[in-house]
Amino acid sequence: MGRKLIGHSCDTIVHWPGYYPFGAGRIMSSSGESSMLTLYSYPDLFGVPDNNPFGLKVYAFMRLCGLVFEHKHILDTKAAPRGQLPYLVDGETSIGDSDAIIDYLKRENNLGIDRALSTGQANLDFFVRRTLDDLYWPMSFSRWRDERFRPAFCTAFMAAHPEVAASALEAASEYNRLRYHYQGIGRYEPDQVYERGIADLRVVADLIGDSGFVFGPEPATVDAAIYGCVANIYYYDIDTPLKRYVLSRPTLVRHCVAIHERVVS
Ligand SMILES: N[C@@H](CCC(=O)N[C@@H](CS)C(=O)NCC(=O)O)C(=O)O
Repeated sequence: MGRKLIGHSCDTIVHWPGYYPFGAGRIMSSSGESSMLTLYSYPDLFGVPDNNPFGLKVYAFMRLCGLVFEHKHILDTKAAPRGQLPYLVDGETSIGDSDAIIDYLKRENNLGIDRALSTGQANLDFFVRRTLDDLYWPMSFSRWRDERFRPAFCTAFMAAHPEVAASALEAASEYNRLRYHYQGIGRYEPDQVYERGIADLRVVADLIGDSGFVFGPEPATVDAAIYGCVANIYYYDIDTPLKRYVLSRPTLVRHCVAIHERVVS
């Protein structure tokens, strides 16, 4: 998404009534007063609470950890640290970058979600998140740059968010075309772009077993990160090569549905 889009917001207070394994249902300041966390991220699409994998990762993490927060869906990135979504506001503190937000929340709330990880597992978590950062580009390219799929994405977006003008999506397409060029992915042939994305998905799929989550029977942060990307492919009614690959890997689908059921009420 580009910062030129017209901002809009659709707010939800997220409470977590049931599943609640990691403590910290709300935030308490040192004075004992609770403060409301606000997650600013892109709008939902196809029943996925954020159409961007980084925002969806944070959303899923916060739900898995039982945090209560306000979720504001925006398009305008001006107020964000470094001008990118997602970002989190906690009182006077504003934090940008999904991994920095997660680190902040873990530290401030003493969250135990990754506490049982060995050093090797923590390193693997890091590698997986970096792989998903790479997958972001082919996924985004399929939405904004590949003319076989861009119209379906824009049509779905406008149907879900009629307040967003077609001209704003055109502006975002152009903004993203430049981003892809300068990042480099925009200089590949489309088939090469998807080969790269599928290679990322393959190693992630190979990590997930037939039951449970990456590191055991309960999800860790790495599972939220995987969900952030895979849900943004799997639930989309757009027949991209990435979607076809996800459908060909039952472990990816099972994992995605399992996290979705835990974080989307
Ligand atoms: N490293 C960041 C990446 C976030 C990101 O790439 N956000 C993009 C999503 S399209 C964004 O807001 N871009 C707007 C811009 O660059 O102007 C994270 O993990 O949160």
